[in-house]
Amino acid sequence: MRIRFALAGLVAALVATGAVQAQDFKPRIVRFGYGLVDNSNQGRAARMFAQEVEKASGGKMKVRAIGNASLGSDTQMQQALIGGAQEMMVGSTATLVGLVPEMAVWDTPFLFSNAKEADVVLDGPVGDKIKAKLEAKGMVGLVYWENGFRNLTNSKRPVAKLEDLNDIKLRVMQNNVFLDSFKALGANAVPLPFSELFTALETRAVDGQENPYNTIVSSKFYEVQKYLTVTNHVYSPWIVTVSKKWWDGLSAAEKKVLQDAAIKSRDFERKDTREEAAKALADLKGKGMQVNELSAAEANRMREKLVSVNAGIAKSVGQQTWDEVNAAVQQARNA
Ligand code: TF8
Repeated sequence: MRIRFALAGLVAALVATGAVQAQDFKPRIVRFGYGLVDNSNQGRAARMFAQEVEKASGGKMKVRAIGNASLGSDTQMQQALIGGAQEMMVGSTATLVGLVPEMAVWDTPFLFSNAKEADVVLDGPVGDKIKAKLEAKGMVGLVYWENGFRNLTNSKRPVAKLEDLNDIKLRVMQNNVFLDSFKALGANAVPLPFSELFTALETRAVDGQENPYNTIVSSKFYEVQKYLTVTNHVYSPWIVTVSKKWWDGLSAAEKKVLQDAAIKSRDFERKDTREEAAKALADLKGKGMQVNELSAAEANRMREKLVSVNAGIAKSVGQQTWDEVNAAVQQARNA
């Protein structure tokens, strides 16, 4: 009797110190791919995630954060995750629309009016529901990170009114919402993967692009783009995903380490991104970009053109998802 109690006590003590958990971790290399440069908000958060995972797994799980699209563009990495050739990645939800049509709802122009609304909706039930749809496609979605509010740059002319966009060849992300949005604005929209964007701008294969300030800074688009228009036309999320094939072979303890670290990385990334974005516009002006704000009247004209694509988005994501997301936004707005 006494020995049994003593043993039970020993086991409890071992569990409490975490010594027993060591058996729950196998040595693993986790390739975590991303598209931006190392010195970017994406890179910093990927490295923070790597450190957290390594620490929490007692050094058993080693995350290799691999940027610059060295493992491929967003869509190429998604295929590698699905096939089990790569473990993890972070990328734009916009590039997942081909696999999960509901993801297109996040590309709705002016869906969120501030970052707080985005956090509440993306981290809430409807954000989870859309994220969960990845599983049937071979990926597990862990958390949404912030890419941010997108702004327009080009090398041709200052864009101060709608008509200024008319003959501008504008690179957009590879999905129909972005294509339709910028066609509605009168631009010549060309879908291209992000990994080809700098060269396309440099060689003037395209005149312009749109991305958050952070990316315009980190990808050095200011070197090849003279004009920036503050449009904040859409909030883009990033999403951290795992190969389902690989995930299914992990222990519960390993999964928990990844999940917890993902949440920590999300909180870190959003804070870092917002701090950087707040300074970035001044930074870009300092680098010689000519920045112009839209007059209220012109902003409204663009807004009206852009919301004309909403009916198409509702159709492709399904009316129910559309309604749920919009109700969640309203709720967040009124809170
Ligand atoms: C874009 C996105 C990119 C992301 C990134 C490579 O314009 O905003 O920043 O896809 O993960 O393609």
